[in-house]
Amino acid sequence: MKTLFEKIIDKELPAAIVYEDEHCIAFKDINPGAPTHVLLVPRKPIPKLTDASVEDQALLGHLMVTAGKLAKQLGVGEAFRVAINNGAGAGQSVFHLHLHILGGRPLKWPPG
Ligand code: DGP
Repeated sequence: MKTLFEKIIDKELPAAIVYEDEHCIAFKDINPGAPTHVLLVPRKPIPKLTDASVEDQALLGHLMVTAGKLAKQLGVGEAFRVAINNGAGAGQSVFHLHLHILGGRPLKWPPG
């Protein structure tokens, strides 16, 4: 059974895609929490960060580097947040690993 994000990756569901490469895809969050709110999703359906293994190290590094590049491209490179919710108790609702990239407004710390 495909995850929601696999369906977006496979273009079975529409999304406002802002970036794609061989390893990952980025699209606008349907329920944005900031003027810029993009989800960066690996094509590999790792359910959550704690399911990643040593063999995913290069992929995770690629996601981080790509997040920084994307933030710049989206015009929030000077001040943005990258967040990963791991587990329902931390607010994860889609169990396909994704990085939230948030910016375009003052971001408080710590988040709620
Ligand atoms: P999380 O709660 O960390 O699992 O984040 C999941 C995010 O996915 C949440 O901010 C809303 C977003 N989302 C859920 N369904 C869709 C969808 O169908 N399309 C898009 N673009 N985003 C979605």
